[in-house]
Amino acid sequence: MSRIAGKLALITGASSGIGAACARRFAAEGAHLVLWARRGERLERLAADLGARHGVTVRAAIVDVRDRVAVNREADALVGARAVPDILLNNAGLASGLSRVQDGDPVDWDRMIDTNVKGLLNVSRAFLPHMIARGRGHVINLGSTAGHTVYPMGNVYNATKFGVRALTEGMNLDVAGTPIRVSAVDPGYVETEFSEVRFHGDRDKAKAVYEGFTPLSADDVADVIAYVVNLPEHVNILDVIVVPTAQRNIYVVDRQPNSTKTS
Ligand code: NDP
Ligand code: 8X3
Repeated sequence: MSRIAGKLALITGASSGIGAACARRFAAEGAHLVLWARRGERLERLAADLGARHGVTVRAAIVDVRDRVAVNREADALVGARAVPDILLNNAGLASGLSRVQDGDPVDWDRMIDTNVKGLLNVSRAFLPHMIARGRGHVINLGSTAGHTVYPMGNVYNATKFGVRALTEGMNLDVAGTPIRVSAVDPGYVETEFSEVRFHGDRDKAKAVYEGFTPLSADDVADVIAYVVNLPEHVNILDVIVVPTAQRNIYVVDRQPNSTKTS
């Protein structure tokens, strides 16, 4: 029996990848959903499908987490409708570019810092006071192995995910004295639209990232997140690092030429 059945989960970045996989997984377990992202059509399609398939309530809204005014407006509407999330999955995020700092594009830096760090803060700031007032809530932040070890040309993306790790630890201290839980889930290579976004739409470059080994799927990560949110309220996973078996650490990946991917 799922502990999240009947609960309300808000997922940022639900239009793709890990966020969409979590929406599917949570709905299948009977959770009601609020789905946020910038691509509204995708959200609407997912919301309609999950509502019809699982009989849960799904609210979808176009929200750019960088836009603090929009975040607060949507959050106020939910709070006003007595729809304070039980689960907040701070998943919206991206890498933009892969280059040395001396060659880097400040536009890429702004996108990453504004989304991965400030966006996560905007959303958390909007809901945490209401979770605390109600005495119930679980925040899960999507970190990364990139928040544990820096890799060549990862610089700013690494900094944002180190930042997410610090914020997870900091938030967990800040909610001391309340029953609120704060967790981090830190994946390694997951084949989603992530690399296509990083390489500004270059699909061949993106595909090459996952060649020669079986990367995680978004559903694999959703499994881990489902485990984290399904634990009893007195149990909290502070941080979990999940990698493909072939990824021995951030640098060492067993790539087999011409390998056939499993699963
Ligand atoms: P995807 O690119 O498939 O999904 C990213 C999601 O974030 C999309 O739904 C996108 O929606 C949303 N998003 C991006 N910017 C914004 C914004 N400003 N406001 C609202 N939503 C936004 O990648 P993943 O699913 O892989 O990434 C999800 C999270 O997992 C990210 O935080 C990423 O850093 C992290 N991660 C990914 C790994 C990987 O290898 N794939 C490994 C470790 C961590 P839209 O464009 O419609 O707004
Ligand atoms: C995504 C994992 O190693 O591609 O956070 O940066 S990596």
